[in-house]
Amino acid sequence: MDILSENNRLAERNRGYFEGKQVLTLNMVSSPGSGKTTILEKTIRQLISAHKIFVIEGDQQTTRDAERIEKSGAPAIQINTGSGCHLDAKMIHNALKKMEVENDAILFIENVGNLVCPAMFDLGEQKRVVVISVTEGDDKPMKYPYMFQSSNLCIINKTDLLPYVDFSVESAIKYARELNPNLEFILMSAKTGDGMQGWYDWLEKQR
Ligand SMILES: Nc1nc2c(ncn2[C@@H]2O[C@H](COP(=O)(O)OP(=O)(O)OP(=O)(O)O)[C@@H](O)[C@H]2O)c(=O)[nH]1
Ligand SMILES: [Mg+2]
Repeated sequence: MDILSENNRLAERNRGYFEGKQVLTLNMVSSPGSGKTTILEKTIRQLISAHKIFVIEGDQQTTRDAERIEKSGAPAIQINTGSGCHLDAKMIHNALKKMEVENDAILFIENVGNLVCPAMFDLGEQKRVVVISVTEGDDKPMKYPYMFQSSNLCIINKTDLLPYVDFSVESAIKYARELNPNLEFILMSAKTGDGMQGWYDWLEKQR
């Protein structure tokens, strides 16, 4: 069986479901620990009074991220992939049976922290958001090209740490743009909140 073509078929079904309900679905991908959950926690606190927000969390083990999300005020469902290194369209389809996503909502899917495998698996999202943090090195786009080629937005997070690390924002953007000229960029610190308004504006624009 061709796993990827089966996944693409199911992803198209998910996409149709989201379109029918006018749900904006974003697939958040990154290496482990770049700050996806922190960004979502802050985003939920900021936007929950004006938007319906739902979250699907993917991790190999634990429900820690879903618990963090629920504490910030949005319903969340945790998928544990066990030995698996990515979410796939079928897992999303099954999660949607357990969590009713309301019409006109924003659905964030936080993928398993991994810059490799999740690139290959369309979940039916409208947009893919890749997060890199400045502690990871500015050469990551070159080394993991598929993730940057398949993403629409690149968040460069942890800018509060820039004074302490050798990370050239200019180089990271240059390498990523060579792979994907259409990639957009937002710099932020989810810790201090610096730059997060640009992200909220970007989200509004997608709706
Ligand atoms: N200094 C700094 N730390 C941050 C920032 N954003 C997140 N962190 C910290 O980075 C660590 C990892 O953050 P998470 O939000 O758990 O990262 P994640 O991408 O969800 O991690 P996984 O789900 O394990 O892949 C935590 O200790 C956060 O407090 C930031 O902007 N600046
Ligand atoms: Mg997380």
